[in-house]
Amino acid sequence: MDLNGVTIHPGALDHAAQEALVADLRDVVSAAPLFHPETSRGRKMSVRMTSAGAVGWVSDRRGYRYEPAHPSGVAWPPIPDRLLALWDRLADCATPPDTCLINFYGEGARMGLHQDRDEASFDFPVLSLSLGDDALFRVGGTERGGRTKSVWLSSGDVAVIGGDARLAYHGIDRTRFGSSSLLPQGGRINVTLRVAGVSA
Ligand code: MD3
Ligand code: FE
Repeated sequence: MDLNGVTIHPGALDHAAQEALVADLRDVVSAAPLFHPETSRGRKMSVRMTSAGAVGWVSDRRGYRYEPAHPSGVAWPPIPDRLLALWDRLADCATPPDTCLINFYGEGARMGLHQDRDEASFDFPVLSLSLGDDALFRVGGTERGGRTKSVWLSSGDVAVIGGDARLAYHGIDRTRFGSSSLLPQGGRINVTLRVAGVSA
């Protein structure tokens, strides 16, 4: 299924595979706890985040960038093998990802339209995995203010973003909190795998 150049693989992961990945992510989050990133304007994002891999994405008053350590100073944990295997299966890219961003959406969390441009090259795809509650995903073109299309993403869906879509504006308008029972307390996890290509 294609949405403005974003390829969506509905139900790419069965329930058992989703459960196994949630267990892997619990280990990542125990080593590198979720935090509310602050924008350069000093506003807290509603989504909580953490990362795995050689580098991880951070945002604070100094701006957006990849860093070799969690804000606490600990190194980011390694990317779980099951996620590396998912990249091999669906990303159609021989270069392995060096960063894995984990976004957690509690009740009312959203993510405004933005472009992902902190990576060294836009020639590599981004792989996104949705777990837990349904989310209304919106994607447009490479110019702000262009036409957009929306689709609901559900638990186990994978999106692969490459080619012209790599610099498309995109965001999450809302989630249906409590729509999935994958996470006992509700909420949504989005995992993105990328080749940041910036030195650790
Ligand atoms: C389209 N995450 O982490 S995933 C992000 O569901 C991000 O948490 C959203 O946007 C989420 O940066 C959307 C789907 C996605 C990810 C990266 C993209 C779509 C994309 C990069 C370029 C274009
Ligand atoms: Fe993004």
